[in-house]
Amino acid sequence: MVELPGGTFRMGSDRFYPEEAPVREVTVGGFAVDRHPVTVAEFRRFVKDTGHVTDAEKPPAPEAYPDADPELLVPGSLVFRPTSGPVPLDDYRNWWNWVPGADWRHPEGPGSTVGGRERHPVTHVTHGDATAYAQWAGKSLPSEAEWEYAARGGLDGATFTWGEEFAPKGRMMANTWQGEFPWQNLLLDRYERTSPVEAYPPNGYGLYDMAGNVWEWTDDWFEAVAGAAPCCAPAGHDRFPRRVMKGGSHLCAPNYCLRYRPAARQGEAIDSSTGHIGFRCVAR
Ligand SMILES: [Ca+2]
Repeated sequence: MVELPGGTFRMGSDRFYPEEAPVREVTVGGFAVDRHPVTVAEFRRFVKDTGHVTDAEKPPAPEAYPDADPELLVPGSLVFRPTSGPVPLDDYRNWWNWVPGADWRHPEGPGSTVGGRERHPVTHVTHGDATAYAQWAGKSLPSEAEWEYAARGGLDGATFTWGEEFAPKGRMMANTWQGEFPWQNLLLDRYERTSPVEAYPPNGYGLYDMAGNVWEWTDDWFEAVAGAAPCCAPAGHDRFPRRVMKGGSHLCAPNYCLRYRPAARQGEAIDSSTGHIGFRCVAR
């Protein structure tokens, strides 16, 4: 972990999406933060030690989904599939697929494995799974303010965790989506899905993957913001409250979701798991 002294910083942004505004001064106390998102290998140690079964590996409770066909209430998770061409961007079902058998060991569903991806961020974890891991590790999930303070790396008010330019001197600084989402992935950053942690330069605090790769859960509740439209995160359903997630992911593209920025935020239902959400921990 990296120890950070407390401090005051400008949180949020007025220049992008309504849910990030207004910019305000926020003070956080000192804390330590994981250098990179929790990896598959780290999560595997937790599961071996505790026998933890993730939410994606359990059938959803029928009482939570009274309108659902009971035969569809099987373990599974949401997997991204690129489309063959442009599609309307107002319906995430065009690219998010509920896949029975998808979970952290099978990120693209049955037949896929995490072999060779031990150093990638773990995915298909709900807020509850992340919390269980943090407790096992003697840590906590970050508050949104702690996460953003850490992500800024000391560059107060900057657009990106590394400065103002998306690709300084042509260098890719994070695993995002280049091209037209959700069908044309130019792979200028080399990775179609998740990437190994620490594949891109760290921020000013020595923290990796604070932008792109996977969204990261925080412990703050998310309240709907007037005029804000959810982006690449499945909107979830209204039965479950939402927590804030931060950082953007490998599915964030400028034509749809310019959210690989420290101010960016989305709300995600606490029972949701997907192939583009992970987490890291803090210690206070
Ligand atoms: Ca990419």
